[in-house]
Amino acid sequence: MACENRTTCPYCGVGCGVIASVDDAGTVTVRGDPEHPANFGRLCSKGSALAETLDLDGRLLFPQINGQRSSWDAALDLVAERFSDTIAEHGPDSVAFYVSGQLLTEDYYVANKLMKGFIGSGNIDTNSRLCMASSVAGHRRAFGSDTVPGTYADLELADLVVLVGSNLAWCHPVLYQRIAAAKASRPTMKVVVVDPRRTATSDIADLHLAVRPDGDVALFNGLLAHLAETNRIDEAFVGSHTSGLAEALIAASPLSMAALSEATGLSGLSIRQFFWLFADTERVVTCYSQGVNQSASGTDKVNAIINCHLATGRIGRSGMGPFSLTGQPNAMGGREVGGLANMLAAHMAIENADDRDRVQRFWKSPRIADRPGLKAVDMFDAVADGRIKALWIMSTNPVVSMPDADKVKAAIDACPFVVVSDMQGDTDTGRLAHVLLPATGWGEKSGTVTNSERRVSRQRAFLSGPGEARPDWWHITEVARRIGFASAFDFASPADIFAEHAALSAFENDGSRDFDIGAFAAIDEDQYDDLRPFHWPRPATGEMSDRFFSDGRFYHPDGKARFIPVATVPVSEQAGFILNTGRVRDHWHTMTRTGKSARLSAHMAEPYCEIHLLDAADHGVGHADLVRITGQSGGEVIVRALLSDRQARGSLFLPMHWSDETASAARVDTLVPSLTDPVSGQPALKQARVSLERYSAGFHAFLVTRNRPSDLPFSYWATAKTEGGYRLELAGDEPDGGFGAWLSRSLELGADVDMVAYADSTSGDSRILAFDDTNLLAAIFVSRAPVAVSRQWAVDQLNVDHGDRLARCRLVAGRPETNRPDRGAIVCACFSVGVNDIRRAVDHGCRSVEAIGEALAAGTNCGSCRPEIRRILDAQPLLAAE
Ligand SMILES: Nc1nc2c(c(=O)[nH]1)N[C@H]1C(S)=C(S)[C@@H](COP(=O)(O)OP(=O)(O)OC[C@H]3O[C@@H](n4cnc5c(=O)[nH]c(N)nc54)[C@H](O)[C@@H]3O)O[C@H]1N2
Ligand SMILES: Nc1nc2c(c(=O)[nH]1)N[C@H]1C(S)=C(S)[C@@H](COP(=O)(O)OP(=O)(O)OC[C@H]3O[C@@H](n4cnc5c(=O)[nH]c(N)nc54)[C@H](O)[C@@H]3O)O[C@H]1N2
Ligand code: SF4
Ligand SMILES: [Mo]
Repeated sequence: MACENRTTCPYCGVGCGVIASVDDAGTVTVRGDPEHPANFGRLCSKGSALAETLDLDGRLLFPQINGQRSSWDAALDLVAERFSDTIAEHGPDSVAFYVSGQLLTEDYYVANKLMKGFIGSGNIDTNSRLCMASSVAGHRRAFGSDTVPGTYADLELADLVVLVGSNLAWCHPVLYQRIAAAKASRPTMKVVVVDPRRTATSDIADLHLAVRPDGDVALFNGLLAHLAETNRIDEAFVGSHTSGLAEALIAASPLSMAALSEATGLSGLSIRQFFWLFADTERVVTCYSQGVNQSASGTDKVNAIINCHLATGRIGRSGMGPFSLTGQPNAMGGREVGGLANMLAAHMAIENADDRDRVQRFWKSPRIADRPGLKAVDMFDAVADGRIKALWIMSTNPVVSMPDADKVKAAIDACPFVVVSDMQGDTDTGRLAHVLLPATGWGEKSGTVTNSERRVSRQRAFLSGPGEARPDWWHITEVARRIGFASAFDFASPADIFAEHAALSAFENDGSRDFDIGAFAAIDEDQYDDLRPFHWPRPATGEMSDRFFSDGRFYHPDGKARFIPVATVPVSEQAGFILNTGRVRDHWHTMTRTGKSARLSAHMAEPYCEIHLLDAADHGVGHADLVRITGQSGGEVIVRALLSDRQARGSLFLPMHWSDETASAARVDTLVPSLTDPVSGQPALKQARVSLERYSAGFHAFLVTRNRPSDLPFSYWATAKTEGGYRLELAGDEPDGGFGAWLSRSLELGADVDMVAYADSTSGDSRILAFDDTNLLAAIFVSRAPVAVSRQWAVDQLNVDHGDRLARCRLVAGRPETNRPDRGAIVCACFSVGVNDIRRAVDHGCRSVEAIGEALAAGTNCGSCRPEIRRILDAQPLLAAE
C-alpha cells in the first residue's frame, strides 16, 4: 500500500500542491494535487521530477568542522561559542546571517528572531535581496505596505495580461499554463510580453515588445502620460484614494514618439498598439518579475507600473492589478517574518520606534535591532573588509549567485568563521565553510511556505532525514539556546513556531498592518498537520477578502496610495554587449537539486550563451563554437554559443545555473558587477557589460561515461547527469599520454576492459570506447572542431546491451544504426522525447502540438515543452550545442 502525503513543491513561487506517495519498498512518486488551488493537479517538468532528486548522492550527512566529521554537540557548541565571542569582543554588528527564500517560514522566523531580537543586530539579509527587494520597496512606496493585491484567479479573469521581464513559460510554468488555458477558452483575452528576448513565453503573446534593456520606466512613464492625455484617468479613484499624481505626471512628461522610441528601443507602432490596448481594456493585470526587479532602476520600474494601475483605478478589483511574481517557494514567507535586513517582523518597520517596541515586548527580548542591517551586497563587502567576522549562510549558494562572485568567494574564504547549513556537502559555498551543518530537505522537513498570491501551504515530511541531517529551525534554536536564549527559543516543533508567528502578526494589529494571520495563533499540532492552503489575511475575528485594496484603503497613515514620480532612465551608450542572465526551463538555480535528475539535465546539458546570428557572424563565432566572455572587472566564462534570432542584437543571454561543481568556468556572476538599485539595494543582475570572443581550443571532445572522471585536466569542461552515467563536453589541449591513457587513469579502467579505438590522421578525429562484458563504460569522441556526434544517441548507448563484440565496432562510427533511431536533443523531459522524434512525427503528418502529443505523449504531462514543440513545428528549433 502506498502512503500518500499532501505537500508543496519546493521550487518556484507558484507554490503547487504535490501528492507524494511512498510505496512499501520506499519508492517515491509524485503527482500534482488536484485539490490545491495553485495548480489544480498540474505540475511542471521540475515538479514532476522531484522524486529523482531525493537520492543521497552528495548529501551532507553529518556535521563537519574543518572538513572532519563531528558530533552535533561539538558543532553547535563551536558555532555558539564563536558567535558569542565575536559579539562580546566586536559588538552585535560584527556577525551576520545570510539566509534564503527557500527556508520554510518557521526556519526563517527563528533566524530573524535570533538576529534582530536577541543578538540585537539588523544583519540578517537574504537571497531575496537578489530577487524581490525592488518589488518590496516599490510596494512599500506605493501602498505603505508590502502587499501583493491580487490572486492567480485575477490572471484568468483579466482581458489583458501584461508580462514585464518575466519568462513565465519557463519560470512559473503552471501559472503560464493557467493563462494559456484561459486564453484558449476566451480568445478575446490578450497577452503582451515586454522582454528584450523573444522567449518561450512570447509564444502566447499577441504583442511582444522587445524593449531595450532598462527601457521599462520609459515605457510605463509613456503609458501614464498617454492615459492622462487621452482622459483615461479614473478621477474619482485618484481623488479619493491616492496622492501625488501631478508630480508623477511631471516626471513622466510626455516624450515625443521619436524620443520614446529611442528610450524604449521599440517602434512607434508597437508602442501605440500597447498603449491603446492598455487604455481600452478595463481588466488588466500587469505581472512582473526579474527583468523588472534586478535592475539599477528596479524599484522605479515597479512604481512606474503601479502608477498606471493607480491612475486607472485598476487595483483591488477582479481581473486587475499589478502582480509581482515571486521567484522562490517562500520568498513571501521570508517577507512576512521580516527576513530582509531593512524589515522587522510581521510586516513591521525597523525604522519605526513603535513597531520596534511592539516586537520587543512581544518577544520579551533583551534588545532589538534599532536600525536596518546590511543588505546582501553591503554585507559581503563588510565580510570582505573584516567588519563582519562570523557569518552563517543558510540554504543559499552565494559563491555562485551573488554579483561580483569572485569577490564574494574571496570574502567568504577570508572570513574568520563561516557556518554553512545545506543539504549537499560540496557546494561552491560549502567548500569554504569552517562548520557545515547538514539540513533536511524537501520531503524530510515540515513547515509552511507562502506563494506569489499570498497562499500559505504546508510542506510535509514523508521521509526521515538521512544520516544526522536536522531541520534548519532546529540548527538555529539549538545555537540560540547555547548562546543563552533558551526560554525564547524553546520551540518543540514547527507548529509551535508557526503559532508564535501567527500571534505576532495579530499583536496590537487591529487592521493597521496588512499581514495578519491571527486565526492561527493558537494552532495545535493536529490542526497544523491538517492545515489546508489558505490566503492571508486571516485575522482572528472578522472576514477579509482574498484581494487587497477593494475598499480603496491603503496602509500609508492617510490611508491613501502614493504615485511615485520616476525618472526615465537615459539610454546607455557603453561599448560591448549587454549581459542578460536568467533561467532555463528544467534547472533550478545552482543545480544542487535539479542537477541530480538525468531527465531535467537533458534539456540544456551545457552552459551556453544565446547570441544573435548577426552578432555571432560579426565576431567570427559559428554554430556550437565555444566563446569566452569577459566582464569589465575581469571575470571570465567559457560557454557554448547558441546562435538564435530570438536574442536582441547587442545582448547576450547566459543562464545562471552552472557552478564550479558542474563546469570549468561558467559562474555567470563572476561577470556581473555589484551595482545596485539605490532604493532597494537589489543588484542589477541583467545589465552587465561584457565582451565576447571565439574561444579556440586545440581539440573538442564529447564523453559519455558510467562513472565520473576523477580529474579533468582541460581548459573547458561541463558535466551533466544522464541515465546511467554522465555526459561531458571537453576542450583544450590533449591530456598527458593521450585520451586513452587519461580515460584509463581517471575512470580507473581495469586491464580486462575492452578498448575499441579509431583515429583518422587526416581530420584529427578519434574515438575511444571502453566496454566490460556487456556494457559500454565510456565513449569519447574527439575532434579539432566542435564534435558533431549525436549526444542523445551516445548517451543512450550507456543503457543498451553491447554483449555482441562485433557490433561494438559499429559504435565507433558515432552514428545510430537505422533500427535504433536517434532521439536528438531532449525536448519533452517528462517522456524523454527528442527533437528528432518530433521531426519524424511531423514528417508522418502531425501538424499540431496536440497531434504530436497524441503520437508521442510529448507535452501531455506538464506541458512545459509545448512552446518548443510549437516552435519545431514552425521549423525554428532552438537547440543547445547539438
Ligand atoms: N526553471 C526555473 N524556474 C524558476 C527558477 C529557476 O531557477 N529555474 N527560479 C525561480 C526564481 S528564484 C525566480 S526569481 C524566478 C525568475 O523568473 P523570471 O523573472 O521570469 O526569470 P529570468 O529568466 O530571471 O528573467 C526574466 C526575463 O527578464 C528579461 N529581461 C532582462 N532584462 C530586462 C529588462 O531590462 N526589461 C525587461 N522587461 N525584461 C528584461 C530576460 O530576458 C528574461 O527573459 O524564477 C523562478 N522559477
Ligand atoms: N546573474 C544572475 N544571478 C542571480 C540571478 C539572476 O537572474 N542572474 N537570480 C538571483 C535570484 S532571483 C535568486 S533567488 C538567487 C538564487 O541563488 P541561490 O539561493 O544561491 O541558489 P540555490 O541553488 O537555490 O541555493 C540554495 C542552496 O540551499 C540548499 N538547500 C536546499 N534546500 C535546503 C534546505 O531546506 N535547507 C538548507 N539549509 N539548504 C537547502 C541547496 O542545496 C543549495 O545549495 O540567485 C540570484 N542570482
Ligand atoms: S510551477 Fe513547477 S516549479 Fe513551480 S511550484 Fe509548480 S511544479 Fe513547482
Ligand atoms: Mo529569485
